[in-house]
Amino acid sequence: MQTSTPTATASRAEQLMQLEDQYGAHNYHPLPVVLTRGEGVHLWDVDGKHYYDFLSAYSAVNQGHCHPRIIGALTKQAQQLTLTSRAFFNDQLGAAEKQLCELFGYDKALLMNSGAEAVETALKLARKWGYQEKGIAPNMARILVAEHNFHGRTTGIISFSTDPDSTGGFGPYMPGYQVVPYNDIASLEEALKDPHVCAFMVEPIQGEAGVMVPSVGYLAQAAALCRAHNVLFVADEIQTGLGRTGKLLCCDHEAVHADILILGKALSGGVLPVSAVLADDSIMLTIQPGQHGSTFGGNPLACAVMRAALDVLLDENLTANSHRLGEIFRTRMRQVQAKRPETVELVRGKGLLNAVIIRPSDDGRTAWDVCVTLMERGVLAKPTHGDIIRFAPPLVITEEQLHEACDIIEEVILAF
Ligand code: IF1
Repeated sequence: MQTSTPTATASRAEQLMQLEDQYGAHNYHPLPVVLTRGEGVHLWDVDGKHYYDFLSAYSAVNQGHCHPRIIGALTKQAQQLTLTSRAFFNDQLGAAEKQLCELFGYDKALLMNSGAEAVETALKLARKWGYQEKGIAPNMARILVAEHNFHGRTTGIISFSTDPDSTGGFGPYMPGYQVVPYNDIASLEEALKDPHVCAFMVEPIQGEAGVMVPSVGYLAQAAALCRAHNVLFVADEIQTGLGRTGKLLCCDHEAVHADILILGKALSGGVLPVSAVLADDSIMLTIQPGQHGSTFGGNPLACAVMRAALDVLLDENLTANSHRLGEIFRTRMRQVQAKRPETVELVRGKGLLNAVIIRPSDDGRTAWDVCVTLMERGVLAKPTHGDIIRFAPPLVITEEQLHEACDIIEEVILAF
């Protein structure tokens, strides 16, 4: 069935949107902007219009679009060797694994591609450890997850989602999971009493749920309770990691060292999919040869890109920039809130992972309408769950660029 066909009078942008509408699955509802070039915090659409990127591809582009050092590593390795499979060794993987282990303080790394694949890998590791090390009876392992979690879109992962959009209509579901309220130590402690529990997996800040920042101490108390109950603390830092919240890892805000650490997105600077699971030998070596894998996992091209992306993160002090500019951003947004409390309900976040909660207007306009107007004014951001606008620019943004974008955001909200 033809949904729409390109018409001669339509602009190039409209033609391109029509192509996606006609030939692409309708699993997204994008803002009506057609991007063609990115550099740092800058994006341009097919009509040459400039935008500040305040989504960073959901925190995959922390290092800025098309960072020259990362693109340089990509193009150099791409002309030498891109993929061997893990049937053989290659000259990029070991050094990349070493860099990850030394930077984050673990014995070993397991490289995958998408974030969801890394999450699935972590869940398999936790279960294996539960059977082999904790002595849980076969197929009885249970994993605790937080309400309003987002960990990916596979049938296994959406089995423990509490979001009807993520999980509805995709059953039957994978058993062995229990949902506990987020940021609720008492509920977690109660659930940890079940001897079949092998792990608690949690986002240190819940991104998709709307940048839900837990109470100070929650992560540290949760990790301590897990340790006391011989349960693995698994941190999904795919979105919050790599400088995004003003620390190298979001868990660093509370000096929590997860038993299993999951990374993705900005691990490649947004150049290609790279994800990783880090753990010590007692956990990682529960998986033996032939028990897990991936065609592209740990490929030489991904390793070269990842190493450059990590170098950029550290050499350009992006974590410190994220912390400093995040403070400035929240201060500016709270000034807007003070001027327009009827529109701005709340400002929250850490580092350059922030959210502004928008109260619908009397005539029914919502955060989506704010984002459309922001787009027209040259700032790209996306609403989540109706009233929450997530603002997450690349961590390379300068103070001057941040103020320029905040000026636009302020004008749009004050005129809302
Ligand atoms: C979409 C959300 C963000 C993640 C965390 C694992 C994954 C993600 C904490 C899986 C991925 C992406 C997926 C993308 C939009 C985006 C997203 F809105 F879906 F929830 F960022 F908040 N853990 N998040 O945030 O990683 O397999 O995608 O590489 O599915 O719409 P992935």
